[in-house]
Order: sequence, then structure tokens, then C-alpha cells
Amino acid sequence: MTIYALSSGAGLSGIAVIRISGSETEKVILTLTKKVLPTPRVATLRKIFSCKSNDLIDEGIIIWFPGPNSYTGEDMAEFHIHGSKAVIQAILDNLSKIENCRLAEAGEFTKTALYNEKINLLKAEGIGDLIASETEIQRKQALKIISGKNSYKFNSWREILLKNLANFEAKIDFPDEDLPIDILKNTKKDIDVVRSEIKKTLNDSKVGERIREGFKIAILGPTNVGKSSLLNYFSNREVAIVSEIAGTTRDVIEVHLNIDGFPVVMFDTAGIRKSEDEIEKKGIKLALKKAQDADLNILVFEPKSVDFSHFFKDLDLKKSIFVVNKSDLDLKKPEELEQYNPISISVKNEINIDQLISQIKKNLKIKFVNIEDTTITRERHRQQLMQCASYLDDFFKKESENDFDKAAEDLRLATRHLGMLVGKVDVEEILGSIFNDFCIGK
Ligand SMILES: Nc1nc2c(ncn2[C@@H]2O[C@H](COP(=O)(O)OP(=O)(O)O)[C@@H](O)[C@H]2O)c(=O)[nH]1
Ligand SMILES: [Mg+2]
Repeated sequence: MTIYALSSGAGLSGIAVIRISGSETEKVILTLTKKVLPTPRVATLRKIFSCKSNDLIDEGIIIWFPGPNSYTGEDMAEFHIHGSKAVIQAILDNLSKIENCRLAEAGEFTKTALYNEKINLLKAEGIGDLIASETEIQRKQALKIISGKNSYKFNSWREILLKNLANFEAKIDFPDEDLPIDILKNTKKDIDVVRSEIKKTLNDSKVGERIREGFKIAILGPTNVGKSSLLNYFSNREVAIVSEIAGTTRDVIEVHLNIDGFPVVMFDTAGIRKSEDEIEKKGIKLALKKAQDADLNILVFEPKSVDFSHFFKDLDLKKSIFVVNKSDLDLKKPEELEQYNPISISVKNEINIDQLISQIKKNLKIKFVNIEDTTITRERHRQQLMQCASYLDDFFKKESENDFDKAAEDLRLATRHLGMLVGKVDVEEILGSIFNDFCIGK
């Protein structure tokens, strides 16, 4: 099967790129250009015709990448055409008429590259991240993953585990062979190094994930204090409904922001008050949940006394900035809040918001202090490393030679999770390692 898709962005553009990958690529070029194949990897100007007639569709640059030296590893081509809806549609229509050609699914080119081992799972994820990147640090992090630095680290751990596992497998499969008797003890030394490196990696305050997904800030507070107004101010548009009617915001509204190059996701939430309304009650529950998950809370109040006790009990005040809005009204700040040093602002008159922003930036800088040595960028990585570490912990609990089989199984499972991390799970590899290192047939 041959796949094709518009690889450049949707909408009007000077040039659009349609990519084709698969065994029919050669036929596609011949059918649409009605000429011989261009020289591989050389941009070649060609007229593009309708496949069943000689109607000219467009003129553009064709690049022919014979496999396996292509992004997907298969035969591939790129058609650089004029980026109008009509041209793109006409070419896609014609491609659909060629036998064994179909529109690619989302990410299918990269998936094919993965299957053909042009890239590993981490690199595929990195490419996805690079395409989705909105800020400088997201771009840099994605490039770091693509460069394979993280893969190298994971693979080197995995190789140590595999090598040690090979000793175990050999001992189990060939009990009479002359192998070191004290395998369990020797292996523990090696494994301890890997285990402590994994644990160090896990202890990273989730910086990589935050870079990828954004630093989470939840705006919380009683009803009608100006939470939605604040969100709108930050996003420079009317994302949330602002109204003097209390209880307007019920769902969580999220916007993606770029503050000083740092990716931020800001959440506006339902105002917290005692409510009998079922939907509002659900909204309040969601708001408190958001506050728990968030990296930072902005707690907004107005110059009015409120009972804070029920409000604060579910919140982590250490990760909260206190704000009293509506300072333009010239009213006294609630005394109950004095101890939290709230920042007085007015969203309406844009007073003192820079002070709030600098507080936010301070928090961002603390969070993103170690951006250079982040290794984990997704929950998936974290889960696999945690599982791996947990099996290594189990391995360390095995004390005697009688536990040999069980210890081997712990090691096998730990290795497997590292394999799943980089997208490599292969029994042959373990066998290969045995025979390379031990020359058992000797
Ligand atoms: N005087 C004054 N009113 C404000 C300010 N910020 C918001 N408001 C008003 O307060 C009301 C509630 O605002 P809203 O953003 O919907 O509050 P929320 O319920 O906390 O989301 C609206 O009528 C806003 O116009 C402010 O800085 N000063
Ligand atoms: Mg609101």
C-alpha cells in the first residue's frame, strides 16, 4: 500500500508539499508527470498532469527518494506544488485514483519510519513534540530527544541489564557450563548503578513533562471576584464569559500561554461558594481538583469579607499566590488575608498586574531551573522507568542462589520495561548477547 498526504499546513500558501510513501511511488511519479523518473534526491521541475488524461494540473518540483534512503525507509516522493485549495485537491483526487494508493492516517509517515527502524519510539515522540512546539524551550527539548541523547542513556542502562541477564539466562539454559558461581552478587554491583541512575532520573520534579505540556496555573477564588477577567487579560481575548452574575463560570476553561518563553497552561475555574446547584457543585469540585494538579494557584479575592476556612482546607497554600482584585474600588482589603501578603490588583484598570506577572515568573524560573538535564518528557517514560526500578528493587531482595530463577525474572521484566521505553522488546537480542559474550559453542 502506498500512502499520500498534504504534509504542509492547511490553508492558502505559496507552496504546498504532498508526500507519497510506498511501493507505488515510482508509478505515481511516472503517471502524474508522464516523464522518466527524476534523479534521486535532486529537485526537478516537472509538469503535473491528470492521471487519466493529459490535462495539466500544475507545475512544481518533484523530489524522488528511493528507499531505503528516505524518511520512512520506503520509496518516497515529495511534490512541491502551488499551495491553492484547487491545486492540492486536484492532485489528491488524482492520487486517490491510482491503484493501491490511499490517504495517510495521522502520523503514518513517522509510524512507517518507526516500523522500518529509521527512528526509534523516542525519536518518533520527539518529532511529534517538535511539530507541536510553541515555545523556545519546547523546541529545544524536542530537538534534544530527536538527537537521541535520551535514547542513548536509556539504551546504555538497558545494555547493562541485558548483559547481566545474559549471564543468568546462560546459567539457566546451560547449567553445566563453566560460568562464574557468584553471578547474583556480581550482578548486584552493576544493577545498583543502573538502579540509582534511574531513581535520580525519576526525581526530576517533572520538568520535562512541564516543558512539553506547559506549567499549570489554576485561577481560583470565590465567585465574582474577577477570575475570568484575569484569564481574559492574560490571553488577550474573551475566552471566558465575564459577568456580574455570580456562578457564571462552571466548567474549567484552559488557555495556552507563552510567558517569557515558558509554556504555561492557565485554567479559569468555577467560583467557590456553597451552592445547591448540581452543575455548579460539580464545577467547584473540578476547580479544587485542578488546584491540586496545578503547579501554581492564583487565589483571587475582592475587597470583601469571606469565610475562607472551608475554601483553604483543600488547597496547598505553599504553591499559591494571593491576589485581591478590584483595587480601583478603593475599598479595604479583607483582614483575614493580611497574613498571606496579597497583591492588590485591578484587572479593569490594569493596575499592578506586572507585580503579579513577576511573581508568576519567579515560580516559573524555580520550576524550570534544570531544563538542561531533563530526561523524562512524558508520563509514559515515567511509568516505564518506575516499573523498571521496582523490578530492580525486587531483584535486590533475592538473596540466595535458590532464588536464581526469580531473580532472573525480575531482571527480565526490568529490561523489558526499558525496552518498552525505547520501543525495543526483542528476545533474540538477549540470545545474541549470550552467544557474543560467552562463546558457549567453543
Ligand atoms: N471594579 C472592578 N470590577 C471588576 C474587576 N475585574 C472584574 N470586575 C467585574 O467583576 C465582575 C465579575 O467578574 P468575572 O471575571 O466574571 O469574575 P469571576 O466570577 O471571578 O470569574 C464583572 O462584572 C467584572 O466586570 C476590577 O478590577 N475592578
Ligand atoms: Mg468566572
